[in-house]
Amino acid sequence: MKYFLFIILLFVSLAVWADDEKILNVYNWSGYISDDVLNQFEKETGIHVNYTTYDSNETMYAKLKADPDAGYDMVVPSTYFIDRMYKQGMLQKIDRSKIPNFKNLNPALLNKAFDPHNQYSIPYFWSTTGIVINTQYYPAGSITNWSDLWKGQYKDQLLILDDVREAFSMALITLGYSANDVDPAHIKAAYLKLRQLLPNVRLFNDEAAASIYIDEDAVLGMGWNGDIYMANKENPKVKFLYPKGGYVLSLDSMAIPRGARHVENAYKFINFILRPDIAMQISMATGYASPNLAAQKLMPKALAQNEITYPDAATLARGEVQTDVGPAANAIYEKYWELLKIGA
Ligand code: SPD
Repeated sequence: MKYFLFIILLFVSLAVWADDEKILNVYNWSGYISDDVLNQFEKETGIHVNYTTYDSNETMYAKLKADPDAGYDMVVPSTYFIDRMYKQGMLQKIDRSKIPNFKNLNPALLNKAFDPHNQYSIPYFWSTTGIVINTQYYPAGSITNWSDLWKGQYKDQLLILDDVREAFSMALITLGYSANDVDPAHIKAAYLKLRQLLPNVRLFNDEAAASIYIDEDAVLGMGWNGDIYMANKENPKVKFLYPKGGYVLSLDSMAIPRGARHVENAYKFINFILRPDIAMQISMATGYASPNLAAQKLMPKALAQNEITYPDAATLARGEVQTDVGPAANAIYEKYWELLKIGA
């Protein structure tokens, strides 16, 4: 009995010690924060942030699935991974009382189907996927739709995002299907369509897309709006456009993994990110759209009215929010994605 009590006390004190530890392990999308903001958090709280990045939901998910105790205290999955992860017990329920700045969020982006009461996820940024064109090489207006990228004249020109759902969404939309299609015949048709695109593909990439476009190592293709907003600042000929026939939108949200060991510090970080001044800073530093209404009011017009980051209502209406397609369809997407990547 004494031994049993000792073990319990040991576990309790280890848990308390872990939460007292002035450490926070954040695993986030690349290009989603600035050093200034991380430094400010560390200065204000004395908590040291170990910050690592990923470039696809699949990478983040695979890492946490393989090792739930990997030590991450906060991750930022997209819409379609939030429900998959909490249904698989990979996320902790969020205690809203520890996040007073939750009130700053835009109600239009809360209580969505992937997490109806925001019990597991707190919006961080929303993003869109569109066409990237360097107008030094191709006149603005020469491309208006995803389907244009299939034209023979663009042989070996395109950068395609190295992200299964993003690449398939482009083909599905071109074929007139939903970007969240679960019909195996439609997914196969999208794979065959993407195979036809391969001669035009110069490279698949996501983590370095902005610098590849800035350096003009690719001058046409697809990209995420914030990355291209930043690329356009460096190289004004790099333009982002919203395809006429539709495109996808994603909401990336903060979540606490089941194996987090510094949960109190994660709450402090989430609340800090939701502060209007901080939410405005990260949006300005990255070009991604803030779900924080209070932050939007503080933003300079150059960002708040920028149509790459904040498309107008008519453009927004053409967007389709990415959702989880479920395990059966996911397996089909993954199978065809692997075949595509080996050129089969
Ligand atoms: N530089 C990373 C940008 C991430 C944008 N959101 C991801 C959406 C995935 N569908």
